[in-house]
Amino acid sequence: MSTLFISDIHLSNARPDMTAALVHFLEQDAPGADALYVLGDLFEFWIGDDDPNPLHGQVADAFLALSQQGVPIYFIHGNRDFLLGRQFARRAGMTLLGDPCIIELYGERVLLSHGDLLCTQDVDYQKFRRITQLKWLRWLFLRLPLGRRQRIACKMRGKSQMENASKQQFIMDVTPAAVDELLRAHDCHTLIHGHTHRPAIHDFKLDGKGARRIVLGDWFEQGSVLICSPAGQRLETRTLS
Ligand SMILES: [Mn+2]
Repeated sequence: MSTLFISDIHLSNARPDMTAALVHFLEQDAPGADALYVLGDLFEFWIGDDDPNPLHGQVADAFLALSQQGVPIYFIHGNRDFLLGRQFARRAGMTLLGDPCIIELYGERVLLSHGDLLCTQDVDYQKFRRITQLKWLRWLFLRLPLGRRQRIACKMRGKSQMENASKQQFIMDVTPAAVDELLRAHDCHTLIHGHTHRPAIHDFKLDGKGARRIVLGDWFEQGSVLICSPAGQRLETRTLS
């Protein structure tokens, strides 16, 4: 009896080793799980479900095979793949969830999020995030020719890499007050998120009661998986093949 959580795999054509590790995980580790949750940034970038990149088909097939074995798969968008749509989700056998989202995990209310909305000290990023959330802008972007979307995405990734290189580390982590506020607002004491690439289990007090924030790791050097069971939660790593 276990539920699996992964995030920040950042799949791209440049890293076939990461794709292989994920496919191996979906084929070998995940069958038999009660559910699999992907908490965002599965892909390094996403410019529309109509992108013919063969990597997308390969990843969709691996997820679909798992879902056909009876494992429900849920997906929360990350800041890289926020445009991933219903068409891909259907192809991959995934159910799209909102961010944040409350689930019932072995009798406990648990809050799930990608985590970027908690990095409130990164004011420039939050401004950018608000723009990317605009429905009409997404609608317009997805109607641009594919080549144009590719060029825009490439430019934006270059810009964000340059900006992030000059940001102080604490700015790119979650703000503790924002975590407290989010947990309080949803009447939860456990939060699972990704985005910061700082895998850890943080125990703290929230309004006098024990609270826990579990951070998933990325898949750049090794895989990172959170395994939850009625007995507890543990973070594990997986080697890249
Ligand atoms: Mn992210």
